[in-house]
Amino acid sequence: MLCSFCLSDVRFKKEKTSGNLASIYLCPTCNEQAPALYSQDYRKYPPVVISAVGFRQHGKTVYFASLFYTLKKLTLARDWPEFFTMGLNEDSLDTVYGNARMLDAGALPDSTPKNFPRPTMIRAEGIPMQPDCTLLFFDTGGECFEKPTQLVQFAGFVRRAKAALLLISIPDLEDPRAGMQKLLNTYVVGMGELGAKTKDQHLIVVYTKADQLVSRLTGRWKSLYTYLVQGSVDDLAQHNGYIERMEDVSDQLYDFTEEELQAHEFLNAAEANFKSVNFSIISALGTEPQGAKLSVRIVPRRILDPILWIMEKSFSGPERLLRRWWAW
Ligand SMILES: Nc1nc2c(ncn2[C@@H]2O[C@H](COP(=O)(O)OP(=O)(O)OP(=O)(O)O)[C@@H](O)[C@H]2O)c(=O)[nH]1
Ligand SMILES: [Mg+2]
Ligand SMILES: [Zn+2]
Repeated sequence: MLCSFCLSDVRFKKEKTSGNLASIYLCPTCNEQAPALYSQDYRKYPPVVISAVGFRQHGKTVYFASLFYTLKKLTLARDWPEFFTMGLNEDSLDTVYGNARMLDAGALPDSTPKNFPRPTMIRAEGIPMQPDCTLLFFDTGGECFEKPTQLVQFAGFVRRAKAALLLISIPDLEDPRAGMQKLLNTYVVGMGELGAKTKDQHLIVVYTKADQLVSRLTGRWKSLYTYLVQGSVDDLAQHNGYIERMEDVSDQLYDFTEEELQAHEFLNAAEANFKSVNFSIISALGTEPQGAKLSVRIVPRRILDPILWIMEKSFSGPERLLRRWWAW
């Protein structure tokens, strides 16, 4: 089993401790206590590692916060009859509800400290066309992606992700071409140092803070703008053909990266180093905050797309069918 904290392949030690009525599950490598539901139902809800990679202030933490807000506050469960999510331990519950409350109150999270983070563990059941699974969210400070040595020290979780999530805020880069290539280069070198191969990984490039990109989404890129503004969660109620639309948008964003950003080197390096490369575009807030405060209620745009991409890439087609069938 994959330990949800240190991400080593382990067999949990089942121990009975005084004061605890039930057995607890300990990782022999990091000595953390795995959530009982995680280890007991491991086969039914296999882990999917979601690791946010990106420079400081590019929107990693706000993205996850907005996802948790969406899962708890919006009406997905009305439209997807079997859908629900569940935090698997106290930390995860605190993160999910705490973030939803914070965004509701118009506040934003602080910058994330540089450390090896503890995961937010969420059981996801009944996402249309996707197998049930445990999502393990890892988020650390963007400083860890400035240098390969930092990445190795604090962001080792990236090696276990089947799909890497590269979060890039174009408006925050002085020179997007150079900035994107630097992030990718650092990531590939860091993965090598960790003894992992990017060639075994899929790459999902996510353009964040899309609300600030609107002025560039005109003319040839107007359809991307339309996709974004129509991108409230309600659009996901009609999930037939949704993945095909995501693929279409990914192709358009590839062209955008090539023609508008002129990031040819980034594209060539991404294609040469990863199993596959896909793009999505999101706005976690939907509007520009006023400093550290939100002046209006958030309107997240397309924020489930990156998660759907990761799920698409984490399970093969037959595996997905088998798991759906098994779940019934
Ligand atoms: N306009 C706009 N601003 C955003 C959006 N998401 C985040 N921001 C802004 O970007 C800032 C940084 O976002 P974070 O998610 O904290 O960035 P981070 O990548 O986690 O940064 P570190 O933790 O320092 O690595 C926020 O405080 C917001 O001001 C968005 O969707 N739209
Ligand atoms: Mg952060
Ligand atoms: Zn462990």
